[in-house]
Amino acid sequence: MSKKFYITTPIYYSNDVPHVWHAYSSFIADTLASYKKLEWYDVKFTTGVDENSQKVVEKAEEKNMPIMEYTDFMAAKHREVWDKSSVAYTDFVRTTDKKHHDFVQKVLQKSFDNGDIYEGVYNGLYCVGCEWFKKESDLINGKCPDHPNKEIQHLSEKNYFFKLSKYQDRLLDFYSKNPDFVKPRSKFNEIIEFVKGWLEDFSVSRETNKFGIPLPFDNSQVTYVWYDALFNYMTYCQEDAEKWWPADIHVIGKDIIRFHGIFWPAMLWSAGYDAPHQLLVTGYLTLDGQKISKSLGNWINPAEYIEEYSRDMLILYLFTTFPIWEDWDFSQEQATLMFNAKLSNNLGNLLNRAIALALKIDGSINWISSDIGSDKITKYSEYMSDSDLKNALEIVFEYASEINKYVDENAPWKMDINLPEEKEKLENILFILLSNLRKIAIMLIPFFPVKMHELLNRVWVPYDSIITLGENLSLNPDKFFIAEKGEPLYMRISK
Ligand code: ME8
Ligand code: MG
Repeated sequence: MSKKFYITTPIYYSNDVPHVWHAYSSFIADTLASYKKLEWYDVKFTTGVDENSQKVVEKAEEKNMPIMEYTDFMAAKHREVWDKSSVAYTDFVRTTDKKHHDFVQKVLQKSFDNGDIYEGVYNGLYCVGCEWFKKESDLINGKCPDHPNKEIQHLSEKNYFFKLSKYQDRLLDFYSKNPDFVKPRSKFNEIIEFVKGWLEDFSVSRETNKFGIPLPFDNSQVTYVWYDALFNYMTYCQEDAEKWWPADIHVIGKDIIRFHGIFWPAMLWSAGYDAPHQLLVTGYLTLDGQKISKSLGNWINPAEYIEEYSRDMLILYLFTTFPIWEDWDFSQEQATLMFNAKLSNNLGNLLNRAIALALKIDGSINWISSDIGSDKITKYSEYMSDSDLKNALEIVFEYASEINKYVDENAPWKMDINLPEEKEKLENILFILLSNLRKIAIMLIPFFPVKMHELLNRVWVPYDSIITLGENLSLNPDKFFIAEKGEPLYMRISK
């Protein structure tokens, strides 16, 4: 394999279990990674937890747990949610791991040696909720507007600073040469405007914190959490950076684009690496119009949701209702309607019909040629390559409707298998139904991997679990196999 694809999610603060917006980033990354596997790419997909944060320390204290015990516990919780929801990451980063720790010290030393990190004094405000430095003008009634429950800290301490100001021209030049660096364009423009203004050097260390990665050149200080966290993206490809770096896509929320779009390229350049190819920025989730956040307490726990409903329902709803980069509002009523209409009815009907017909005919069929659906496949691939999951899914369900309509119009149930002429017609209809259902199922693998493998296993023999898009979409099935009627793939739900 020569083509590579490297995608990441943000590493989530481990001061809590994953939330539905974390699941959203993880599902997006998983879907794009899985699509690339179908396209024969060698894929790396990292996710993980951001542990060296003051809010994690505070949470451990609140729970009366030793910090490492707490972070071990939370890391296991995070992995459990991703494993249960079939998020097929290749590496799970913990920022307390030695591998990460050593790498961060290495890059810090490089930037220190080349003069990009220097000693100074930080005098000002800090919000632990944001893990970011604040100005008086950022506050409302003396509080951070995003974290009204957290006290703003007044810091006056020796710190080391990163010379971000030095990289202003290089950043602007990079942006103009890489028009796809941030998707969507509106978010990219925000960053460009910001960088055109004044870029301040930022502190990369904290004197008062004890938990974190000590600076290699001054161990009385620990590394500032964002400096440490961003380098997580290289922790698992430091040895084979030539193959994997730069990352192809960082999936991130819109609140962290400055860190990723401005600091991150400069930090990488300073340490001798290239900037990533693209930031795919996701919108914000609200519930009944209100921004969801842990502090507001109106979040949805994806593990509980998946248990009560299903992973596929969540993905279907999230991906078909909102383009990735727009804000979205969660509605269970809509999620149920969509699940029943698209997975239970549309796709379910295709499978039921295929099984019912196939049970009438023995295990092999003659190939006929048919163009049905070929335009859909081309469009699907274009959308997927463009990370446009909404339109890609819509095309697949249109395709399924088209095949259902074809079956309706040809009414195979009216045909008599004992009449040779009708038997041939029946076989042709079955062929069209099966060959297109197979393509539809393969196109849906990136979204619903477990169920689609189950579907493919129910109908075809032999079925090779290593499937690729190009090959399998051109190959028509010549043999099928219906083990048994089985349960519906997606049970209709009424809640
Ligand atoms: O930011 N809707 O971690 P995090 C949609 N550790 N997305 C949301 C959201 C909402 N209501 N609230 C948060 C961090 N997010 C850092 C990342 S990466 C080197 C370090 C998104 O757990 C948020 O934008 O606070 C971010 O992309 C992700 O959830 C993780 O947030
Ligand atoms: Mg956050």
